Amino acid sequence: MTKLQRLSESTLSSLPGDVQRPGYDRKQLRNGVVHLGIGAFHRAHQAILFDDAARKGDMRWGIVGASLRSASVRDSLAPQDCLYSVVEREGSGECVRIIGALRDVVVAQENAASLINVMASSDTHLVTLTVTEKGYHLDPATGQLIETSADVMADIKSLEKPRTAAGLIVAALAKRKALGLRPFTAISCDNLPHNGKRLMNAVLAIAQKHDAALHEWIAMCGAFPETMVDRIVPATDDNAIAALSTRIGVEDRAMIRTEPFLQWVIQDKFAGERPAFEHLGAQLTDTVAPWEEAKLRMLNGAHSAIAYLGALAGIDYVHEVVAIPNARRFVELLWDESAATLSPPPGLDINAYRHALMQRFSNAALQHRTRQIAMDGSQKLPQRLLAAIAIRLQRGLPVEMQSLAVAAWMQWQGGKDDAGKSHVVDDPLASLTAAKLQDVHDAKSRVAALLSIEAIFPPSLSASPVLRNTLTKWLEMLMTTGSRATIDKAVVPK
Ligand code: CS2
Repeated sequence: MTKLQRLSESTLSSLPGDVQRPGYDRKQLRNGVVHLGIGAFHRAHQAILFDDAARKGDMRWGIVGASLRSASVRDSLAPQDCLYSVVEREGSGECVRIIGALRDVVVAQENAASLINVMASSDTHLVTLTVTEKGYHLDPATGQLIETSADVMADIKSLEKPRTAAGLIVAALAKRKALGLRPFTAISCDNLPHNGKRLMNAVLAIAQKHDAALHEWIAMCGAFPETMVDRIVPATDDNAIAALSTRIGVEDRAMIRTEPFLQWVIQDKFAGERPAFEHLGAQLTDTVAPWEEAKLRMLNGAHSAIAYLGALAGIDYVHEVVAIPNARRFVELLWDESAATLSPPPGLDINAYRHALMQRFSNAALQHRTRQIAMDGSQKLPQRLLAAIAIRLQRGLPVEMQSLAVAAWMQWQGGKDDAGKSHVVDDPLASLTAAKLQDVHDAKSRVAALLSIEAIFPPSLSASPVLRNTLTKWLEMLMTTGSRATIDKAVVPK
C-alpha cells in the first residue's frame, strides 16, 4: 500500500467534496486565544466555536495551543500545519470537518518563555484551559490549592519556567501588568464545580506568594468566568485514524471523534474583548452553577458509575453497558436520586435532559471506553456523586444507587476486575488508595479504609453510618458476586 500524504494546507484541496474545510484565509487569523492543555476535548469543543467565529469573518480568535508536558499532540499537529479533522458520529451518519483555528502548538516545558510571551501579547484576550481535574492541584474535597504538591511548590519558588497552568497564568499576567495591558480572561473548561472560582483561587494563591501588588491587580481586574462544557470526546485510536484516512485520502494523526452534541454555558464576565459567543451557539448567563451541577451530577455521575460497574464486568464501552436492560434501569434509578438534589435552571427540563443523555450514552459509533472514564476517580467522585449524596443524607433520603456507584469505585481501587484480571488504577491518589487497602480484606474494613481519605470524603460523609453501611453492603456484594449480579439485585423493586 502506498503511504498516504498527511493532511496539511497543501493537501486540503484534494479532500473529498463532502469534507467541510475552513473556508477562510488562515493567514489572516490573529492569535486571540491561548489554550492550556491542548487535548482532544478542546479540539472538539471550544476550538469549534473559535473556528466558527473565523468562518463568520471575525478573525481575532486564532488559537495557540499548549501542552503542559507531553510533546505528542504538537508532534502530530506540526506536520499538518495544525489542521485536524473532527468526525461527528451518530448511528451510521458521519460528518467530517477540518478545523483551521489552531495556529500553533507549544510544549510549555520546552518553551515556557515564548508561551508566556504569547499569553502576554495585546492580541490575546482569552486563555482557556482543559488540564483535567488533577491539573489544578486542588484538594478534591475542599478545592484548596495543594501547596505541598511538587509542581505547586516549584511555581511558588520561581515562575521562570512554570510547571502548573495556574503558574503559567500568574507569570503571563505579571508580564501583562508590567506592559500596562489589561488581564486576559481565564476560562476553565474542566468538569470542576465552580471551575472559574477554583482557577481564580489557585492563581491568586500563587500570585500572593510572589507579589502582593500583582495579587491585588488580578483580584481587581482579572476575570475567571464559570463555565459548563459538554461534549463526549472519546480518545482517538489507530483504528479511527486508519478509517478516516481511507475515507478522506490523506492521513490525519490528530483527528478527533465525537458526537453531534455540543454545549457551552459561560458566565458573562470578561476582562476584555470576547467573541460574539451568543451567535456561536454558546449560552452566556449570570448563573452557571445550576447548569454545571446538573451536568456534573447527571451526565458525569452516571458516566463514572457506568465506568466502574462496566469495567469491573469486563465491558469495554459505555454503549454496551447501557444496552443491558438492568444496567440501564440502574442508571435511571441513579438519576432519580441525583435529580432530586438539583435546582434546574430555567430552560432545563430534567426529564428531557435524562432522555437525551441516555440517547447520547447509547451512541455505539462513539466507542467510548469505560476505562477512559474510570481514570482519576479520586478527583471526580466529589462533584459527580458525593455532593449529591451529602444533600440526600442531610434530608434523610436513601442513597442506594449513588452508594453502589461509589462502592464500584472502591472495588476498582483493588486493581482486579470481576474475572480476576489485573488493571492499573490510573489516578493521582492511586498509591494512597493502594496503601489504604493493603492487608485489608473484608468489605467493612475496606470501606472504612477508603472513607478515611479526607481529600475525597469530607467528615460529614465519612462519619455517616447510613453511608458506611450502604457502601459496605454493596462492596460485599460486588466482591462476592461481581458487578452484573449486583446491578441485577440493585434494580429489583423493593
Ligand atoms: C467523562 C467526561 O471521562 C470522563 O470522566 O465523564 O469526559 C465526559 O465525557 C464529558 O464531561 C462530557 O461532556
